[in-house]
Amino acid sequence: MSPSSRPEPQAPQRADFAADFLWGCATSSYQIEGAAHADGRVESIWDRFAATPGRIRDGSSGEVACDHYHRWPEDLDIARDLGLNAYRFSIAWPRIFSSVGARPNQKGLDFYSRLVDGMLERGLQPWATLYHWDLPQYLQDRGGWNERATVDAFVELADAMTRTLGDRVKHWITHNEPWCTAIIGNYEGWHAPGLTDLKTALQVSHHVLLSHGKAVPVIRANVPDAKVGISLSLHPLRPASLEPRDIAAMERHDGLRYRWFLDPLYGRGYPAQTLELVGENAPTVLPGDLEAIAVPTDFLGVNYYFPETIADEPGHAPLNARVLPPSGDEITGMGWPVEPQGMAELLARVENDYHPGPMYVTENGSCYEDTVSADGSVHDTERRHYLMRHLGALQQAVDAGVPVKGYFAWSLVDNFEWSEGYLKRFGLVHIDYATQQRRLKDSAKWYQAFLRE
Ligand code: IFM
Repeated sequence: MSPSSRPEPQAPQRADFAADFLWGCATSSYQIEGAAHADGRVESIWDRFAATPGRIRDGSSGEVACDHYHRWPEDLDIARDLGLNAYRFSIAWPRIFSSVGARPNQKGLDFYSRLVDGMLERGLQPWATLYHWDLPQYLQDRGGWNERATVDAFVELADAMTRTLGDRVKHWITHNEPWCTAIIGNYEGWHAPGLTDLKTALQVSHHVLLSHGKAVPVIRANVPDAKVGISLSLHPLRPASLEPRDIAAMERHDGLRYRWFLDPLYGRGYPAQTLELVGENAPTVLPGDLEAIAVPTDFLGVNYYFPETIADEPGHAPLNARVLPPSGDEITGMGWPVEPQGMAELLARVENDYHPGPMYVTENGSCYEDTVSADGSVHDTERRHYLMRHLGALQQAVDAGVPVKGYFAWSLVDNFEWSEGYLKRFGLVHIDYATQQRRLKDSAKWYQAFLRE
């Protein structure tokens, strides 16, 4: 069925949610800022990775991206005009520290200070993410997140940023999607730094979680009224069949994909079955680490895109379990299945398993090929429907008693989609990369109408 012949989905109204529900869009520094050499910014692992032939599908990089570093007033105007009341952004670490032991770069601090002032002037509550994957290359040269010293370096970043912005930014996310930092970057290898070693990846995951745990008290010391959390990318899981072997494979996958991160964050340590399965690849955990990771937080960020179907596959590393390609007829431009119900299911599961307190959907969105019509409009019907249907699922979760307090659409603007370069568009706002012209897609106009109700 073509998108235009699909029936219009039923969508909730804004009034169906609490008056103080947060409605935002999310972005990240490397994906939108560009200005890779401006004002003392140093190389990140993504600059290095993108410069390596064959790593990015269209050979591009984040060097210019959406030029948000210079065009942020226009982007924040758009966010305000959409009617958002919150905006999630991330800090580019290489703008803040240029080497180990360096003092924070004032120009980098000033940029984020201006950006935050710009949000507040426009009625946008700032939500700052400290790490969305752009590690300084000089830290990677010393072993990156595989080294415990990177934990201390991250705490310094958290300290510098909260001292600078803490009078105005009250919502802090330590890390975005530690799974991607650890496993995609260091085991699957299709994200920076491009390593393919399980032991490294698991040690990285531990150091990332530890850095979260050690940063939280520092953030609280600098910003006594801070709300601090972490954002995880999570999927509801389905077994490929009801055969016991597929169900067992799903359990194994779940151990690494879901419980490996949530269990230690909520005081249960790493799951015993997963530790056993990864054997000597298990991370080195020092006394006190698990206590540090389990520091109480104020909220959990959940990034939801799609469910995963898992089959038993002997020999498929690391756990003899494989994520199957989607089979339905609704698949996004990333090859991801569309299943709004999965979001309600996932949120309910997390609530049931961990009672993490307030939850925020800190990312949810879809990639489709967009075309700009002669009149300049972008009729992204599939993305608009995706948004409408996921807000329907969000309402169901809230009505079922899951304490979800806000929703951030991914993403405000089209941007650099990591190893896919600029080939994949997730924005509610279209970017013409040749001219940097911004155009509201139909999905953005729908979100605007929803928010203005
Ligand atoms: O673009 C990414 C984002 O950086 C992290 N979460 C998933 C998005 C879409 O792939």
